[in-house]
Amino acid sequence: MVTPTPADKFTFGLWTIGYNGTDPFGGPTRPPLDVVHAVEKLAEIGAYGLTFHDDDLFAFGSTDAERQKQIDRLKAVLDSTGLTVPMVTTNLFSPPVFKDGGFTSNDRAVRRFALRKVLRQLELGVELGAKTFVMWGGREGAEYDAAKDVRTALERYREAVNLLGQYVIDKGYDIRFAIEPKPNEPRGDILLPTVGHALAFIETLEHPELVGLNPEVGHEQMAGLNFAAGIAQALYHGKLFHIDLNGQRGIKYDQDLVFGHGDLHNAFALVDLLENGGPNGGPSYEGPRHFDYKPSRTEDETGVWDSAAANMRTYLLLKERAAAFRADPEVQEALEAARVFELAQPTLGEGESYDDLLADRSAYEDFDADAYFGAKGFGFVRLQQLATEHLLGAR
Ligand SMILES: [Mn+2]
Repeated sequence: MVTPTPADKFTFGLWTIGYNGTDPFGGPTRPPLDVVHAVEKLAEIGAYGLTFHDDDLFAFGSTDAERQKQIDRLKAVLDSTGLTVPMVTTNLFSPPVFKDGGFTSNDRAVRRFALRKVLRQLELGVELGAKTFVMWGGREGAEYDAAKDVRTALERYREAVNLLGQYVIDKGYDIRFAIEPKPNEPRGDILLPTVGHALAFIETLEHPELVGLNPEVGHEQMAGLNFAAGIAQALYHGKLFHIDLNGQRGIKYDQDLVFGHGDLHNAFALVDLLENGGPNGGPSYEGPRHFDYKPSRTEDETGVWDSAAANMRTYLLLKERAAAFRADPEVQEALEAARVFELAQPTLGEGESYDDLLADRSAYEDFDADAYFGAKGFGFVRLQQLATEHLLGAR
């Protein structure tokens, strides 16, 4: 069960396994990874698909012939390995032209160039059968408050996403957009910094049904937020279109560790939610389990593939542990004792009005709130310890 197969739908960004170790303090520690070799290795270790930014596959500024050659090489290796491309995205952050962002650069010519670059990559994604187009606006932001009119920048963001939505409607393309929030890095402050900000933005769009989220574990945790809880809210709104799995240890720079190598308890809660949180106890999310991590720059190529495999193995181990947690009669009893299921009961009775509530003396006048002092514990700690013991393989 912990050997990954394509049925598990594990996908990797070409920029993840292809990360050469460059950070703000040092250059590459590994040679470049060719896309054909990358896809062959991913197939070998049981992955389902590859995702990429345009500039991961063909360098920014490539001629049409150079670009096409790389696309053809990718298509050939997808054919020979059976790997898919379920998602693509555009690099609007590395080239110097995007130093103040793409969709929200103060420079209008840059905004128009960014839209053209995205439309070109959108066409390629559709050609390759991608169903999700991710938008991570890492450079959409500012370091200084006077430098960016945030309300106007959001209006330009909205203009861009509306244009893209209208484009796929007019072309009849079967692809949806997923916004990836991040609080900071590379910009001092990024627009749409968290799941909640992005959810609110999406509702202002002309076609909100075409746009959802691609939340990343580390990005929410960089903001000190509970990722599993954020994913639950994204699911509640029907907006979990894609997901970026990785690991992060607290509020610091974006670590992009292997999934589970950060907050393991929250990773357990996340996998339990994704795999067992649907109606009838099944999966609540059917899309790719996408890893957006970086093999640490201390690793050689063997370490790259070991870390890629580690992401999948950890996910499957957590899936196994979460299933055991749900199947444990003592856990079910503890959930009952903690009144977790009682939350599903509406607060008002069927047909009950606020007048009925106001007339119900048992709800207030005769309700003994003082009886809760020193009594009426919920047993949440016992429940969390049961989860911990399952996570540790002790039950
Ligand atoms: Mn990240």
